[in-house]
Amino acid sequence: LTSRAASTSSPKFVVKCCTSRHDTSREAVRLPGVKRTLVIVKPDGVERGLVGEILSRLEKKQLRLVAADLRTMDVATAKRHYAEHEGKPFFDRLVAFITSAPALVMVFEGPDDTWRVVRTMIGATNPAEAAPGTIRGDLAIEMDGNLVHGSDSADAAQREIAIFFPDLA
Ligand code: IDP
Ligand code: MG
Repeated sequence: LTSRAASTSSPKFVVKCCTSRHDTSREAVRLPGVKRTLVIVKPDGVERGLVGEILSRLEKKQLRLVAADLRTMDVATAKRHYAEHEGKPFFDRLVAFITSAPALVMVFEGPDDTWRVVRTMIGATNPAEAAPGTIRGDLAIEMDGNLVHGSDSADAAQREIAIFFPDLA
């Protein structure tokens, strides 16, 4: 890593890191959603102290952390992020939850379709049905506490990275 900046102004802790040891190709810059994906450790994961565990799983898989920001999301940003779910019965509760406390918003980088690798590692949306070995399957049990978000397509990855890390878009 060539640069790393951290600030600790309570109650917000921010780490932003945008370096690339291996992948400085033009393609990765043009198509960040393909090789990069957005991952959020939701407020329940931060509250339960599972940031290290979740990060560790992704890093051991050899996915690389490109950016990270511990932030309490505002409602407008949460609605933009979850726009596809607007109108669904759980939408208001989802937005209320994701904005209720700090979440760790991250970009991970890997091979093509990194979003797919991350989704496989996260497991099914309902933790009660998520396979053992997945993050949700091992660490969560209820839908309301499913710990983590991962972009569900290359397009979604690009769109979501642009919301939280416009500099990377
Ligand atoms: P995903 O997080 O696995 O991609 P989505 O279908 O995109 O799942 O839903 C986004 C989030 O909304 C879920 O992670 C979960 O927190 C919440 N959610 C989804 N479906 C339901 C539901 O049927 N009841 C309650 N919450 C839900
Ligand atoms: Mg989703």
